[in-house]
Amino acid sequence: MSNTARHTRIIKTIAADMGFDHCGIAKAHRLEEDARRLENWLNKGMHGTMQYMEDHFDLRIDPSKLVPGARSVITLLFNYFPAQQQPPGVPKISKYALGNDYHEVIRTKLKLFLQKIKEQVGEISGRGFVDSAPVLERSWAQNAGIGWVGKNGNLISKQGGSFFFIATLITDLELEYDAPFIKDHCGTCTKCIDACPTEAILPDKVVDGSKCISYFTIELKEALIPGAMKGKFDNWMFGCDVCQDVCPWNRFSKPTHELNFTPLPEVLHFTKNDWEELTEENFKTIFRNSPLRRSKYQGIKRNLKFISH
Ligand code: B12
Ligand code: SF4
Ligand code: SF4
Repeated sequence: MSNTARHTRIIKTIAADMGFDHCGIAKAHRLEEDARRLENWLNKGMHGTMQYMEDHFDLRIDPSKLVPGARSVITLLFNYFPAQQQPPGVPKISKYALGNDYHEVIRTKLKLFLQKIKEQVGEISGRGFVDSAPVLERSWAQNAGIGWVGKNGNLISKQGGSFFFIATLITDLELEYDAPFIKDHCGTCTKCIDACPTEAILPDKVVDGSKCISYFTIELKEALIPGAMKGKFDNWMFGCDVCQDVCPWNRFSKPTHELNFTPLPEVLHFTKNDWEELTEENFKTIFRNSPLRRSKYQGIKRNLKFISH
């Protein structure tokens, strides 16, 4: 067996042993076609006030700018589908945010992943990323053969749907590459487009970020949500799962085994009244490890007011 094949096998075994649900590998290259899509998206202002999406365009489309000499982009998926759901009627929180913050959890796993690779393969250069870095994570997952980009913009895997986080490890190690995922299994379905409460899903798999409930409730830092959105949030207080909940590929989602993603009791059961009565001090204590921290106390209160009145 060649060294490349041996290293590839080692990496895929480590990923599986560590509980990652998929591991695919793509040859590092400039993402030319994706660069055009991204440029178009930015030119149309679909990032709204997410200024960070304008930054580091060159890094975002070229992995060798993030890791000099980059040869491979390893993509890992991590299932977050929760075993318990919120009861009906309470202010809704996106499934990814019911437990501990995935940024911390996955970053720790990525560090260990790289360390384990080095132990078996030798000294390599590598950097792990999850969400916040300038990496087109969905594009790399598709390039690594893991799944396709659905009409709702999410990366969907045939085996597990889309309730997955995506993480990438860019390395200078040469590996065997998976074939890109070419097929598109959305077919004639338009369930996500029809169900999106704010009509943020446009043709050709373009999601207008600046119209998405997830953007308004998590990313928008302004004190007010535009009045034009009034009555459209369908009780979503933090994030939105509508376009994934209706997707037929998510019918077979299985609960995650990661204890860190077990829903916090408060996140699951808080009623509108509990949220209204929550003090800033209690917010900071209860949600110290939760993704809800991103919106801050004022953000959560703003969202609550917006969906209540
Ligand atoms: C900015 C951002 C947002 C913004 C903007 C969303 C958007 N459409 O870009 C907002 C705040 C609205 C958002 C919302 C959500 N997000 Co978000 N977000 C990101 C972030 C940081 C960057 C995405 C980006 O580059 N957008 C720019 C656009 C142009 O890129 P794109 O939509 O990814 O599309 C690229 C490729 O998919 C490809 N592509 C798209 N269509 C097609 C079609 C063809 C034919 C081809 C070849 C290629 C292609 O080209 C594009 C690149 O130019 C990523 C993390 C990361 N670093 O990648 C997470 C990320 C995409 N988000 C994620 C999640 C979970 C969500 C939410 C589900 C959270 C929630 N429940 O509230 C929603 C889903 C909304 C939706 N339907 O897309 C996950 C997605 C996991 C998955 N299975 O796909 C990511 C990857 C974070 C992570 N590490 O897990 N998000
Ligand atoms: S997350 Fe909600 S608002 Fe955003 S595109 Fe999907 S359905 Fe529409
Ligand atoms: S709901 Fe239908 S169109 Fe939308 S992503 Fe899922 S399969 Fe594709």
